[in-house]
Amino acid sequence: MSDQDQSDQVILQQLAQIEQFSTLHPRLDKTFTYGTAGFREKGALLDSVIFRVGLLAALRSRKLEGQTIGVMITASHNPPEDNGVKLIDPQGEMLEQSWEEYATRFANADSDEYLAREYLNASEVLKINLEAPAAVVFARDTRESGPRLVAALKDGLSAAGAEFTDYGELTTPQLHYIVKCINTAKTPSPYGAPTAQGYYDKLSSAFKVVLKNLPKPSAVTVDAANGIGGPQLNALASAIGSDVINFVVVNADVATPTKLNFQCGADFVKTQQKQPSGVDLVAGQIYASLDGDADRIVFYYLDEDSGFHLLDGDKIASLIAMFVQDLLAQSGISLEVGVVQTAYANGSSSQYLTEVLKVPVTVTSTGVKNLHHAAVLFDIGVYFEANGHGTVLFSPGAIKALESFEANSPSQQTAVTTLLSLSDLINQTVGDALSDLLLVIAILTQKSWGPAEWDLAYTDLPNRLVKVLVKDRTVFKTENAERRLVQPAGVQDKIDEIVKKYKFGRSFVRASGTEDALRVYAEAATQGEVVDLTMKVAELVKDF
Ligand code: 16G
Ligand code: MG
Repeated sequence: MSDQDQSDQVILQQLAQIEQFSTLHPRLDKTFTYGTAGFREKGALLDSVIFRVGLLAALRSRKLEGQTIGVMITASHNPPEDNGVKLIDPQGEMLEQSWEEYATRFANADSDEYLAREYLNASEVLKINLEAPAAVVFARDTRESGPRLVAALKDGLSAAGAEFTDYGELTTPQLHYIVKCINTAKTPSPYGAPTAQGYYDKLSSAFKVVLKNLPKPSAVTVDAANGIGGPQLNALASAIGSDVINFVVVNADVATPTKLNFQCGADFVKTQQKQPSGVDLVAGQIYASLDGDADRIVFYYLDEDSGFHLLDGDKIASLIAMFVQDLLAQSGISLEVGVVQTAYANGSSSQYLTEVLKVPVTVTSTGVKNLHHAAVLFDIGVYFEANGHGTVLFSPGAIKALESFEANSPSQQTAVTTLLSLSDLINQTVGDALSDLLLVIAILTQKSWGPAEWDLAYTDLPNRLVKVLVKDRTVFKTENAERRLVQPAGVQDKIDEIVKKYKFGRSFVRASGTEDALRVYAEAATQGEVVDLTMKVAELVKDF
């Protein structure tokens, strides 16, 4: 047999295998779309989708010279019966956008045979050698449907002939971290040990350096949404040591699947603007809530008059930007700090950043990947969505400048050492609730601040976000980072007319990327005005 014949043989065998395995994971009569957060659905409907994601992950790895690709099975803050899946590219970033189309095509191929054909087509269009090696790692959150979906994923990976490693239950950001560690292992700057222990070690060492010689911070109560963040935070806390800090982890019941995200977690606290169940707030103390896969975090506290105060992603971004700027000023190094937000950022936060801190602010469309891409353009890019998704990116040039800096005074040296430790403390692959938690506590401890002092930087404008169900949300098209509607024609002008009547009024409308609904956001000078403004704008768009 010639080499060509042999190669054809291998490919035919792979295709036959895919077709055969696919019969075990029949497709449902439903259209699936790989959106902002990958595929999201009721867990019961995802078997075929996850099998097919396995095929795509194998192709992606082959396309990238056998670098390891990650697959995370989670539905984040969504209800317990939901599940989802997303792919992680080699440096720990989200799947390259141009591949989302193939994910959607695979998921919707309507027969086993057609699926094999889609697979072959993709390999031809993308010039992928189907005999090349493929490596994939995966993990899941604590949902009940997880193990069953993992079995489907393994079938997909086996059918496509990929090598794989099951990392069990991890947070989403931990898997991003592991993917980056594996792919940088043989480079001059390995990111860390590709294990959960490696993650705890990296974060805990950096945290201890930043806290060195400072008084022990008070205990911090963390609501883990009854998800994977609970056990992972407990493990991270033991690596740090109770001599350094105590975490009281509540809502950490992962044995009762129905409790996941129920009346608790970051999404609940942010959208309801109130405390989660399972937490008794003591005035003046700081609390945090994670979401179901621990890539989002918000903080909050009660004032002396029992008023509830939320410290959301905007507050976190402002605190970090302020702290990093102070350290840069102290060190004398000139690096550009920038902040990336979305249209949901509270107007007061954007004003504080640009007018008080004088840092450049970029606004992008919703979704972590959009913010991430804008943040890499700064030497030190801080990005956060108001909902608590975010991180800080240090450019390679910034790291080099810090590492090679020769300090002239102990104070300069301290500033540089702290900045370098921050770059280790912060998970630079993606927003990470556990890493953000340590970062915020480290900054507050350095400043000797409680939550109220942190909150003083600016006062949030009253704001409101509502969901409006419409016949066809796809007719709503936006521009200018989702801040203005271009279609349906004329609607934006009407919104402008309404908004004009409110002091500090602002409102925008966008189609959700994760639900069949429109979102209407508004802010204004008072609570009463914002309720009124939101209602008027919602009324305007509800009949489309
Ligand atoms: C997804 C995004 C999140 C965004 C949300 C908006 C990631 C990992 N997640 O959950 O960042 O805030 O979608 O949802 O990118 P929406 O389009 O339904 O408003
Ligand atoms: Mg999440």
